[in-house]
Amino acid sequence: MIEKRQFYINGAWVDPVVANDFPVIDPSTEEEVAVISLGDQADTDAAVAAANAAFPAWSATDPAERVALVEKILEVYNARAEEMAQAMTLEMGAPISMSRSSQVTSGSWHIEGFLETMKDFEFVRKLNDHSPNDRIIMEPIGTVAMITPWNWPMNQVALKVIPALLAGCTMVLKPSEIAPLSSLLWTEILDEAGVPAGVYNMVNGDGPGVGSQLSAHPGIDMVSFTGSTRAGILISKAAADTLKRVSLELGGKGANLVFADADAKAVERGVRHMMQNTGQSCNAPSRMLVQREIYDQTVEAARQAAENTAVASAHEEGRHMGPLVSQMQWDKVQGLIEKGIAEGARLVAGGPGRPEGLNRGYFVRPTVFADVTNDMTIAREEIFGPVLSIIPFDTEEEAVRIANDTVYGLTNYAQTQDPERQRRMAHALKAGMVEINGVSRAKTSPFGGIKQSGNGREGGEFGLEDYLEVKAVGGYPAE
Ligand code: TXE
Repeated sequence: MIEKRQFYINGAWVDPVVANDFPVIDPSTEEEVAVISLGDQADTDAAVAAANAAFPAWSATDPAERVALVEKILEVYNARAEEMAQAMTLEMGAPISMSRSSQVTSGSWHIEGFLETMKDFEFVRKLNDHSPNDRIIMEPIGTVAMITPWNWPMNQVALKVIPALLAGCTMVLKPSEIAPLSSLLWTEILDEAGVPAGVYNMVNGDGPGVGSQLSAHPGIDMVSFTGSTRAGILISKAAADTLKRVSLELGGKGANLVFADADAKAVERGVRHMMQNTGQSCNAPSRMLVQREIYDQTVEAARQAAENTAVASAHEEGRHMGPLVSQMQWDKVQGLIEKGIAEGARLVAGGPGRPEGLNRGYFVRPTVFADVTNDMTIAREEIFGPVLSIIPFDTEEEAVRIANDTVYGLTNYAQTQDPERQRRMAHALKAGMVEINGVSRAKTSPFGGIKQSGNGREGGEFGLEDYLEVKAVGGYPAE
């Protein structure tokens, strides 16, 4: 049993002011494997005070010094990659091979991306060539609260902590209470890399506790949040009285438009992407929109791909799907599968209950529904489980209309070999991101959504600018 009750405040591990134990459950076995403590207002206040006190000195450092620290963090992170993979497998149930190949590397990928961005990032810029005395100075916002979820723990933590450090901000991280072990290790990594006292602080806690205390705190200048739309709304409300900046990366209901001229691998790729991380990704392509001419064969190919998806313990090596993160998510996913059946969708693979032979652990069956209409609950709500909804369409216009008919706008996908249509889809699909034919975006490409999927952008230059204020200066001495 791992005991990790301490928080990291002002460069030291400290006990919580009041002990409040909280169990960490291994999703593969349902066993309690660790205990942490949830923080309270006094812990939040101490962390915010430390970050505020560290801000003047840290924000005045040369960017090269901050780059050197992040390079060191990357070195230590890579050296401790195996520990990190084990921590994530234990806390959120990503299969160990996938933890190593995707969960851990998503963190290092973003660190590398930000280091690349810093190479030609200008903190002091000319406004334009016609105004010799105008300058734009990009200045760190101040102290940032970061509230992160459990589904891609290091991806999300790196996307926030690294640009904030590089921008010259100080910060308090509150990771998901369900998956805190990777963030505790991340904190050890930052400590080992030599982050100055107070610049980075970490307090464990739940949403209604430390999460909302940080959101409302007058000492916090910005909240960066990734998680549910529900919590995003609560955070925005809690932040409103102090008018702090709120950056939100929320849920999604991605459409994957499969046209009759899609490549031969498109359907299998779409199903695999849907089932990755047991469907627990905000950019999951959960609605597969299929052109009528290829509808029957696509449903059959999707059924086969789902049935070929093995399910097993996260601790076993190999390419299989692990459990969902928690009992709560298991109940939610089961409820939505039942609802799909009740509302008349055609179940072609998987369904309610557990896969055969897996009686303990939050395992679910890779599930495919066909003949889904876009007004059904399974097409409207983010399921956050391995459940694919297939919806037929006749024309391109109809496909775009269905894809855009959602409160979300995170990532949409298009599968077509026609370059003209690829271009049309890139423009017509309403989302923060569009990916065509399975080609993923670059390291420094901005990640984020529109509508109820959020507002900020993470990664690369846009992600760095999220942590900077724009100061416009006139009368700056000309060079
Ligand atoms: O997330 P929450 P949950 C979606 C997905 C999933 C659903 C529920 O649909 O089924 O959310 O997951 C903190 N003030 N996503 O309940 O509650 C919380 O402590 C401040 C989408 O686990 O959003 C944790 O640190 N903070 C998603 C973080 O928010 C609050 C990733 C995420 O928890 C808070 C995860 C409050 N009032 C789930 N309430 C994505 N976009 O990738 C909670 N938190």
